[in-house]
Amino acid sequence: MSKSLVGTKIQIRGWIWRTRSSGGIVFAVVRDATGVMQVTVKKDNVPDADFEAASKAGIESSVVIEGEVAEDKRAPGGFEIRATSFQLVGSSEAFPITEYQSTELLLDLRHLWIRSREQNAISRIKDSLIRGAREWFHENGYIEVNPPIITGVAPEDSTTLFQLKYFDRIAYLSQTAQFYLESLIYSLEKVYSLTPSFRAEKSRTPRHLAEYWHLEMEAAWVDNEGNMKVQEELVSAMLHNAVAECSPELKFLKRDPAILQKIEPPFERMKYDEAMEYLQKKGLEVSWGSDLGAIEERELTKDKTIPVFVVNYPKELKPFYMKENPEDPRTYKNSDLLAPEGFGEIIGGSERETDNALLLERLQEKGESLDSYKWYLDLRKYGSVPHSGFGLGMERIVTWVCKLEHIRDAIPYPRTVARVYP
Ligand code: NSS
Repeated sequence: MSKSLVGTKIQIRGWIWRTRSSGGIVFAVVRDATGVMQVTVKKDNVPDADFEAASKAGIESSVVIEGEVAEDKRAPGGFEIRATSFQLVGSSEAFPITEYQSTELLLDLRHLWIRSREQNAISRIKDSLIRGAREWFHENGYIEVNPPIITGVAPEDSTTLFQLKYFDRIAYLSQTAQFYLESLIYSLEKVYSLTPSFRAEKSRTPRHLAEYWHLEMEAAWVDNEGNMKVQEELVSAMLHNAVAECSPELKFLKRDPAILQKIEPPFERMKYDEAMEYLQKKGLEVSWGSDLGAIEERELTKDKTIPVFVVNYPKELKPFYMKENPEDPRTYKNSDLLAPEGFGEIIGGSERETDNALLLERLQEKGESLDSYKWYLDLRKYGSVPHSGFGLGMERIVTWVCKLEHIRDAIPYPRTVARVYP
């Protein structure tokens, strides 16, 4: 609302957020998609039926109000509307969410809780991050493509596959678009996609969803270092777009936009070996070959203000498609990008193995049926090129940017092991 509107007559449409009445005046706070606005409805200023409606309208009733804009220092935003008419559009009685509710109840009532200002702010920030990414990709010559969601391959961990009956066969819900993106670089060279990915993760953690939105890129002629450059530029562009568009929402969530604005390339790079030494010094019981879980990633990043790449993981910790690191063949040319302030992994990426014999060997070791991967191996037979790519978990980056305690709040309808309702 701007000062120039003071004294003018306007109409607002929205939902009752708060309401109270005292001696011939109803004070309502009305919310719409953009925020909240205080309205005073005085008995003498509106028709009797309108005052009656205003007195009875419960939380979340939908309303159309006309009135004059006035300055009021006590009102949220500094302005209020003095109503001349009040129309109740859809009544709402005994809205089941009141001020203090358990997490479980808010999850049961998710279809109503998504109206909250917190969820509204998070959705706007996520939209801004996604648009920042799309703009960056477009400006840098990447083409957005649409890989399949129903697939026969399991590039990541075969223990976390969702199986489905696909006519008279078995198929899976996609864990990653990677292999399809790899095939598309031979036509378009630089591609990306934003799709749902599915992981049947049994563990209940604050960082895992069974269904999440996966932003993935793949590019020809790019090595692991080039892949990290794309990641640091992309992530910075996403953050800066969210700060430019959503600073009020960030502040509402108690996140200081200035901290995100300061994040710029280059990000720190730390070898897996160095990460292990650091953690050992900090007293964690890890040794070469240990995976980095939430605890280790928190320790590595809790004092950092910008993201850090951990590079060259031991082969046994990572999937079969990564390129061997010639400087230390026990490791791959890969990186995980860890968000600062203790948040941990937001991106996994690598240069891809181009040697078909090595890929075959690793698939056989895994006990995979080679029939499903024949097409993938074909890609190395017809004009193979060095290439790299990565996958960014959208809800992971939203959790960090919005400083959320749990990833389930980064998506309107979280799917976890315990929940598929609503
Ligand atoms: O398993 S990843 O580390 N890597 C891939 O899927 C590659 N095939 C991507 C690629 O190179 N095209 O997952 C990538 C990211 C990871 O860093 C997380 O940010 C996110 O996907 N991720 C998840 N987010 C939420 N919930 C779950 N369960 C989850 N698993 C991964």
